[in-house]
Amino acid sequence: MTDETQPEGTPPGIKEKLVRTKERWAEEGRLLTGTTADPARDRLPPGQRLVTDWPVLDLGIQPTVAEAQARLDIDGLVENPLSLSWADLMALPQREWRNDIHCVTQWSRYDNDWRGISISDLLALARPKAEAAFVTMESHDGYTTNLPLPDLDRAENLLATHWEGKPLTRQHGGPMRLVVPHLYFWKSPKWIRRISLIPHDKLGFWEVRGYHERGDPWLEERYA
Ligand SMILES: Nc1nc2c(c(=O)[nH]1)N[C@H]1C(S)=C(S)[C@@H](COP(=O)(O)O)O[C@H]1N2
Ligand SMILES: [Mo]
Repeated sequence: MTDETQPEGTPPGIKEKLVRTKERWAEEGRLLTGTTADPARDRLPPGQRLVTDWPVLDLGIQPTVAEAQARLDIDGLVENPLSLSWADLMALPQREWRNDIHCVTQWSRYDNDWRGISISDLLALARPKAEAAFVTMESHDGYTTNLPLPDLDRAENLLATHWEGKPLTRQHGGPMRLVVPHLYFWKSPKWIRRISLIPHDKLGFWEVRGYHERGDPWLEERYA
């Protein structure tokens, strides 16, 4: 399945047609309205369309990760590197949040009820060093994405294990995924396995293919 024209770091087995289509959208600036919106006043960000189902979007690889084998590592510029097992995670406070999802391919979905571990709680355990300014995150399907540390360190960002009271399904990233509701949903890695704190930004899978390094839907930060 390897293709010599792929950018470095393309995971084997991915849906290459989907990747090329989305790269073209970034080049064309598809869906850009040229406006911004205020989350205090408007519920739907510019250029978005409301859906009531829950679409599945990924690179076409949906890894099976058993809870018994699941582990989350938090490493890099931290005082206390963590490698947490499922049991370690379940022993931490379990929190609940309801929020809206905004995917850069245009769909938004309201009122998603999540349960999981607050990223702020995890970062408080790991203790970021003063030089830590960004994170790069890795998933079991080879996906990566990046965030400024302040965008990750928010109480409502969950390492989600449940949705609407039920364990998160594999297709939506179970047994655990990140949920960063204030940014486009590509910043919410499914099947997450590692969060590394780093001094400078390091672009992830979509970010090297023309997508924005931050991805605020209210500012229409779709593309770089
Ligand atoms: N590991 C991984 N996480 C991922 C992706 C992916 O391909 N792999 N796709 C992202 C994108 S583009 C979106 S819109 C959401 C989709 O999540 P969902 O399938 O649960 O709706 O997951 C994000 N997280
Ligand atoms: Mo997406």
